Amino acid sequence: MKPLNIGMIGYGFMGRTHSNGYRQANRFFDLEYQPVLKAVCARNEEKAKAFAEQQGYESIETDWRKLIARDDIDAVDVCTPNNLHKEISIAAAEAGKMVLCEKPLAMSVAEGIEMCEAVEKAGVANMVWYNYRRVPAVTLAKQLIDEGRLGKVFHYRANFLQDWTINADVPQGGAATWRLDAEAAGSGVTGDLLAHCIDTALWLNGDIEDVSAMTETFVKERVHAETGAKQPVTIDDACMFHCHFKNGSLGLFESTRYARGHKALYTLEVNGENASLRWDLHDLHRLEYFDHGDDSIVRGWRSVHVSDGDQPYMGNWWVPGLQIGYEHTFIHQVADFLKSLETGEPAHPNFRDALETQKVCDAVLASAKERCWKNI
Ligand code: 4PW
Repeated sequence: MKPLNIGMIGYGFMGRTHSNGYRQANRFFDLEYQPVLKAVCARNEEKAKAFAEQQGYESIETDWRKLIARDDIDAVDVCTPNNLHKEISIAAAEAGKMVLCEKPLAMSVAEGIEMCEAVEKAGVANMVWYNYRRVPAVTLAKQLIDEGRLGKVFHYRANFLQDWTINADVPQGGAATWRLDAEAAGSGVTGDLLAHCIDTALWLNGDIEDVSAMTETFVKERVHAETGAKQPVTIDDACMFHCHFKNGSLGLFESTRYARGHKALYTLEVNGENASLRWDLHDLHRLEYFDHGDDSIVRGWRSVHVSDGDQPYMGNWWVPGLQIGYEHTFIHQVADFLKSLETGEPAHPNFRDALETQKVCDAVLASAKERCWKNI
């Protein structure tokens, strides 16, 4: 077993999902490399220590530059707010470290290009944590589409709906609510939620040609979590766009944090000439599938419980009928990354792939601002 020493920068919700992925991957997948939780970095020493103890990191740092400079770190995991992705990723690549970066890749396409150039120039392995590709039911959707079962695709539809920012008293900025602060996040639901939908869409249905979007900011002012000052809100609270895919199909996307009752309703549907499929994060182990080729007397939507060993990733888990969940998507992503180091075939989505998603996000925001169609 070859050790792969991980240095994680940031320690929030995503830090926990990734750490769990590093710990579990080798217990369920046959891999040459084994992650070692070497160090975690956070500005607050007490919090870094508590995280290291809980998750099993051997040491802590409070300055990310020191973590990157350490000889005993092979791969840097960037789990910070989005405004630090570029600086840290480029510094890590220049130090010869592999880089695993949280989504979205960057604050803008310009930043993303610099990041791609840095990892490619350094020749270091790189990956972006668009984890929903690794839900077995979504990977199965990709398999069915690639096998040509849907035929010509006409429609691609996706939503990502939440409701946690309806209360105007929710602050912006700070460790827990940086996602509402444009300075830290770059954008609102577009980069945070729609970016997932776009990544999956590009993977399942190919490139997008052009977009037309609208955004809204429902709560105009919020208190900053750290300074207490009331500030204008400049993120998009909701975003909708429609688009043309290069394969001729039409896309429709919606995301909001104001859909009362919805906590993380990520749904997607693809309608093809011969078949359709749909998936829902709240029921993530099921893939709904309609095949027009079925005998007409039994034709209808079938609900495939994705738990069989023949289905993607599932042969590594329990026995048919027993399902897995959200945390497994990160375990799969770690396993795929480790496998890529073995085979030399890049893991996806890498920085270059994530740049394509960034291009769509930037075009969506520009389209909404200028009220016109934007080419990608
Ligand atoms: O990346 C997204 C987060 O910022 C996640 O997939 C879901 O929405 C859960 O938290 C937020």
